[in-house]
Amino acid sequence: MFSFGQIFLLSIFLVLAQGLSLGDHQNGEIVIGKEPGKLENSTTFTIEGRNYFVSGHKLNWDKAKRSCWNMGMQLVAIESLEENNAILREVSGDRSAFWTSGTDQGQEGYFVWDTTGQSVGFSYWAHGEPNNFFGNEHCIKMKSSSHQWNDNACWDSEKYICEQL
Ligand SMILES: [Ca+2]
Ligand SMILES: [Ca+2]
Repeated sequence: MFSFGQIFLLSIFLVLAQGLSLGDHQNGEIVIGKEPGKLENSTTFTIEGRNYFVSGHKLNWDKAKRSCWNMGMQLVAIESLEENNAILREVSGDRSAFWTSGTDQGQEGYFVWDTTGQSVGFSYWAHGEPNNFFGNEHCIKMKSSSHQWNDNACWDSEKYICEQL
C-alpha cells in the first residue's frame, strides 16, 4: 500500500503535470482564432486592395496554415514579381523568416502554392535552393534577412504571412 506521504507527493505531481499540459495547450491556442491585427506584434498591409497579415509569433507550417484559415485568410502565395516586390517592401524592416504556402509535400521537387493548388511559377529562390536538405525540406519560407526563398523543414517554427482569400 502507498503511505500517506507517497500519495501526497503523487497528488502534487499530478497537479503539476496537469498544470504544465494545460499551459502548453493554452500556449498553442492563444495564437489561433483571433482577429487579424489583434495578435501581439502582428502587422497588416494592403497590396492593390488585398489585405495581408504578418504574424508577430512563430508557428510550424501546418499551424501557420491553420492560423491563417482561422482568420479567414490563407497562407501567402507569391505569384508575381510585382507581388513579391510589394511584400518585400512591407517586411523589409523585419529580418525574420516567414512561411509562405509553397510546398512540395505532394510530389518531391514539384512546388505548388498549397492555398491555390497552382504550381510555383514566379520564384525567388536563394542561391542553391531548393536543395531538399537531408530529404526533409518541403515547405517554402522567405529566409531571414534576404527574404529569398528556401525549401525548409515544415516543422520549424517561423513567422508567417497570410493574405486575403
Ligand atoms: Ca522537398
Ligand atoms: Ca533548402
